Amino acid sequence: MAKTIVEQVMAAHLVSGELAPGAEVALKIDHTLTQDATGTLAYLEFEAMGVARVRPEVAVSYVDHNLPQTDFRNADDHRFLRTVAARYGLYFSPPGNGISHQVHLERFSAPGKTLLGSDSHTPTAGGAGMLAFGAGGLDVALALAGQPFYLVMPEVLGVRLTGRFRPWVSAKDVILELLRRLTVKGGRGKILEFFGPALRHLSVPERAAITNMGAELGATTSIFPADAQTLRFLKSQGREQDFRPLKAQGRPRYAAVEEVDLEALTPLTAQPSSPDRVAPVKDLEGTPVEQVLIGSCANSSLRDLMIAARALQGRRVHPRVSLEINPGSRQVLENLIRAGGLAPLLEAGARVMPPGCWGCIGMGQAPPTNAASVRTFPRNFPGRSGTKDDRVYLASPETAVAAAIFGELRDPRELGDYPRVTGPRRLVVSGETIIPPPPPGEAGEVVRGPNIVPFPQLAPLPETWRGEVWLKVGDNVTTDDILPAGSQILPLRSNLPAISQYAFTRLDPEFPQRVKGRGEGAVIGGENYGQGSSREHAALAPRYLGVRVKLVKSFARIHLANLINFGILPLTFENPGDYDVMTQGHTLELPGVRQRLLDGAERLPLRVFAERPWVPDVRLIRSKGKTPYEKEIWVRVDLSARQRRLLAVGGALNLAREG
Ligand code: MIC
Ligand code: SF4
Repeated sequence: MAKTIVEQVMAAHLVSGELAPGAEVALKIDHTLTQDATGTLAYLEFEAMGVARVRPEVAVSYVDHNLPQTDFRNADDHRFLRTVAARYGLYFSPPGNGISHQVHLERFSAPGKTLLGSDSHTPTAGGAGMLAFGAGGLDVALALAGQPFYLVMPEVLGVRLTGRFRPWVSAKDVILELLRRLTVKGGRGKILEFFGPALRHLSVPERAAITNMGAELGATTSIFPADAQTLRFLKSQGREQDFRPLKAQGRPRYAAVEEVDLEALTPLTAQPSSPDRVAPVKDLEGTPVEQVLIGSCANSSLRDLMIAARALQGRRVHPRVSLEINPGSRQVLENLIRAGGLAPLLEAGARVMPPGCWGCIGMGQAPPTNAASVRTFPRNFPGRSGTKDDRVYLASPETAVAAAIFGELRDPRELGDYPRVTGPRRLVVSGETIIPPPPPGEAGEVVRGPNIVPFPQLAPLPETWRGEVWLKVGDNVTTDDILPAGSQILPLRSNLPAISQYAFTRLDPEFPQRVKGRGEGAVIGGENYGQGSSREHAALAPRYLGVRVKLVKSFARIHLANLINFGILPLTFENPGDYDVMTQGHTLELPGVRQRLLDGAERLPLRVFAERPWVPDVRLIRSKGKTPYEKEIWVRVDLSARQRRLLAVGGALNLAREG
C-alpha cells in the first residue's frame, strides 16, 4: 500500500488517535533535546512531576544560546542544567560544544526515530530522516516523563526537487524559494516531505538547512528520506549502525505537491524584516552592507564555512564590513581547522566566535544603526538582532560571503569560479565532549543558584470569566514581539517574576506596569499569532501578569500549544470582521465558559462592553452602569477533550500534579 514517510514513522509511533488530517494524535517520543534558554524551565517543570529518571532512549540538554556569562545568573543556569542532567539521566552538551540542532544531527540523529525539542528549529534533524518537532518546554518535560506528544495530525505536502544547483546557488535558496511562494503562514498544519531526483546530490547538512527553515513556513515539521546520502553522512560520523533506509512506499498521495527545479534557482535573499520577503539578490545589487554573519543552526556546517573560506582565499573583507563566523559545533570548527579553512577566514579579516547561537538571538553581534546586515540565519524578525529598526537580510553562505567581499549586496556569481568543497569521508568526531548520563546510583544533587526561581502555581479557570482588553496587535506577531530575547532578557529565563516585566514591551513599553494589579485581561491579535520561537515564556510571562484570554484570527502551532499548557484560553473570531470593532479598554465576558468548554462547545458567546458605541449594531444596556454599550459575538474554541481539561484546571502542570 502506498504510504508517505510521515505516515510510516507516525504509524510506528502511534500511541492513540487516528492518522487522519485534523485529528489529535499522540506519538511516542524516542529522543528529546532542550537548549539552555528553554531548558531551565523545562527541567523545573519536569522536576515538579516527581519522576525519578528520564524515559526516552536519548535525552540531551544542550547549552548554546546564552553563552557570554556576563554575571552569575547565566553561569547558575549552566550549572543547574549540568547537575539536572546528571541527576535524572540526560546527556549534557556543555557551552562551546555547539548549537543543539547541529550537534544532534552529528552525534544522535537516527532515521525513522521521533525527536521532540524545546526549540522551534528541532525539525533540522528531518534532514537525516527523523520526524522532529519543536515544542514548548512543558511538552518536552512530559515526554521526558514518558508521556506521548500530542499534535493535530497535519496534511503531508510533497516537495519534489529536480535538477542540480548551478554554481553559487545552494540549499538556502531552496527554502527561500519556498518561503517566497508559500509565505510565513503557508506551511501551517502541514508537514513537508521531500523527494525527487535532486536528492541524489543533496548531502545531509544541505537537507538540514532546508528542514531547519521549514519552521519559518509555519510547518509542523519537514522530512527527507534516509538514503545513500544519509548513510554517507552517518558513516562520516562513525555511526553507520544508526542507519536504516526510509522512503515513501508506492506512489503516496500528498495533499499537494510543490516542484522546485534546482537548476532554475538563482541566489535569493529575504529582505528586512520577515523571512518571506524574498527577492533575487540581483534585484538588490548595490545595497551597502556593513555586517555579515555566517553561522546559526541553518547554515554553519563544515560545507557552509568551507565555501566561505575558499571564496575568501586570497581576498580581503571589504573595510566597511564586519564579517563574523559562528561555527555550528566544536566538530565543525575542528574539521574546519584540519581542512585548512580557518586560516583563509582569519587572513581575510573575519572574526571567529566559539560555536553557538550568538547574534542569531541577539546575544551580541548587534549591527550598527541604519546598516544592512546579511546573515545566513533562519529569522530576521524586527529588532531580533538587538538593534532597533535593524535591516537584516537572510541569505546563503555564498551570498553572504559575496556581500562581505564587495561591501554591498551582489550576486555571488560575480565571484568567478565556484569552489569545489567535498567533506572528508571520515570527520574528526568530537562527541566525547558530550557528557553521558552517569549510572543511576551516582547521580549527585541538583545545584540551584538564586537565579533559579521555582515554578508558580496557576489558578484554575473561573466559571464565568470577565476581564479587559489590555492590548490589540496585528498579523504575524512573533514570540520575539511577545517576549523578546537578547542579552538583557535571556539571563532571566529561569526567573519568571523577573522576565515577565518584559512581556509585550516591544509593542507597548508600559504594558507590565499598565496591567499590574488589574486582575485578568485579554489580548486581541490577527493572523498567525505567535509565530517563531517555541519559548513557552511567551505564554507564561503574560499569564503571570494576568493575561488569561487570547482572541485572534489564527494561531501559530507551538504558541497555541504553549497557551493551552499554561491555561490561557486560545479563542479565534468566528467572524474575522469582529477583530476590527474591538479595541483596547473594552471589557469582555465569557459566561459559563468553564462548563461550556468541558461540555465540548465549539463556539462560545462573548459579551463585549464599551463606554461608547463603537459600531452601529451595538445596543444600549441601561442596567450595566459604567459600561453601557454591549455587543455579543461568537468566538471559536477548536480543542480536543484533553486540552479542554487542561484549560479548566489552569494548565498542564496542575493536571500533572493532580495525577
Ligand atoms: C529562536 O531561534 O527563536 C530560538 C531563540 O532558538 C527559540 C528558542 C528560544 O526562544 O529560546 C526557538 O527557535 O524556539
Ligand atoms: Fe540558535 Fe538561531 Fe538556531 Fe534559534 S535559530 S537555535 S537562536 S542558531
